Parts: sequence; C-alpha cells; structure tokens
Amino acid sequence: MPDTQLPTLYNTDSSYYSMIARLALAEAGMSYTSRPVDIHRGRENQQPWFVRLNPEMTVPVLVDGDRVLPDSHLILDAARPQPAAGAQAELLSRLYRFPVDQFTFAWLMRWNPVVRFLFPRKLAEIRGDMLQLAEQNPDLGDAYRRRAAVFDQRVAAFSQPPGPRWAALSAEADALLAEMDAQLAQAGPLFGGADFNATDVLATVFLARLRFCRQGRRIGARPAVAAYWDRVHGRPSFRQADVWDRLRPSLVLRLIG
Ligand SMILES: N[C@@H](CCC(=O)N[C@@H](CS)C(=O)NCC(=O)O)C(=O)O
Repeated sequence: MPDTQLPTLYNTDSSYYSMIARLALAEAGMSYTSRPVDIHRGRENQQPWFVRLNPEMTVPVLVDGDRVLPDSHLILDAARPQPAAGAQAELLSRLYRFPVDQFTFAWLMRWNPVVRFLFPRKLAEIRGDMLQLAEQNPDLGDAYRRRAAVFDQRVAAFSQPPGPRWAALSAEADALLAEMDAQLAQAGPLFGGADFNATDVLATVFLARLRFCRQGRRIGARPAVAAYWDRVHGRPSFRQADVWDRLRPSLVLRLIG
C-alpha cells in the first residue's frame, strides 16, 4: 500500500532537473513516493491533469499535501542548504543558467544523424499538438499557447546545424569547470565543506551530464574537479537518486520513437 502521508515526486528517469530533485531529496534523507512521468513518447506532461498541476508542463514537481513545488530550484531550496553568498553562490546560479537541454541535444544531434533528422520535425509536430490541445481545453488555452511558443523557439534553434552551438556551449562548460576547479582547489572536500550543499547537488548532476555526453576528458583535465567527481560519484545518494552519467540506449529509442 502506498504511504499517502509521503510527498509525491512527479519525475522522469532521464530528466536532468528531476535528477537535481532526486539527489537533493536523497541527500536530505527525505522519503517520497516516485510518480514516473513519461515526457517522451507518452507526453504525459502535456495531458490536462498534469498541466493543472504545473502549467509549465515540466518535471520535476513535488506535491506535499497542499504544497506544490513545480520547479527543481524550489525542491532544492526545501531540501538542501544554499551557500550563503559570494563566489560559490554565483557558481550555483551559473550552473543553473547553463542551457543543459541545448547542450545535450546539440551533442545528440552531432552524434546521431537519425536524431538530427527527426528531432526538429518532432518538435514542429508537438508545437501543432499544443495549439490543438489549446482548442480542446479552453480553460488551459493560455498554458498550451505559451508552450507552443516555446516549441516555436526550439524548432528555430534545432533546425540549425548543431556545430556552432556545440562549440559555444562546450566552451561555456569548460569555463564552468575552470571555476569549479579553482574553488575546489582552495576548499573541499565538497563545495559545502563537510556537508553536501545545494552547489554540490548542481555540480554533481552537471558533471554526470558531461560524462553522459562523453565529455569526461574535460573533467579529467581539471585535477580538483576529477577528484571531486570520484568523491560525489561514490556517494550512496548518487545511485539512490539514479543520476545518469551515461547515455542509455532505451532513451535514444524513446527520443526517436
Ligand atoms: N526550471 C525547471 C525546468 C524543468 C525542465 O525543463 N524539465 C524538463 C526535463 S529535464 C522537462 O520537463 N521537459 C519537458 C518539455 O519541455 O516538454 C526546473 O528547474 O524544474
């Protein structure tokens, strides 16, 4: 029997922001019921019941009684201490601003010609479906139209060859690694000192995503970051939160299916 007292985390196994939420909750020792949301083939996040929960149509969402936290940052705030201020707080917000979906898809599109061909077409199809759902669900019309506009921008961005975007984003990733290396060389073993804080959550998921996109050599080039990766990767929370650090074939099938 599910424990109805526990908060429910609506999340997706492969989703970067869901991993942030799962890792933050695992490190805080907070129990929850996981409700998997199929954001790929099933597009459950675009179904009216989910849009009523989160009109942005994104995972993760944590529901605890009457309290709804529809964003990983809110969940992180609830679960882990934030760095007080200064360079580390700035690093946390830079990690949050890094456009990880563009980075991942630029890499996937360079790596796999099928993804390169199908992805912009799929995005255009979803955009059309959003407008249709707006007609069918007038009470949610604004939310669906806003989402259609997001997909418009995605179609424009992902119809371009991925090379230049990949070059710019991997340079940005390198700059973040350089900053992480400088901070870790001065302090440690974690950004939070002895405690795994909010910057550690973001840093761990970011490094895992670099490895997922086969960019481990960029981590290896920064000694303090490489040692940090070994530490955080070895923590029980990493497995508990199911943080992905390599591409799983099942995801490719879901994306092009
Ligand atoms: N600001 C949000 C972003 C969440 C987000 O973009 N989630 C992605 C998965 S990693 C998503 O739900 N995408 C579904 C879509 O765009 O249709 C947060 O931090 O929670």
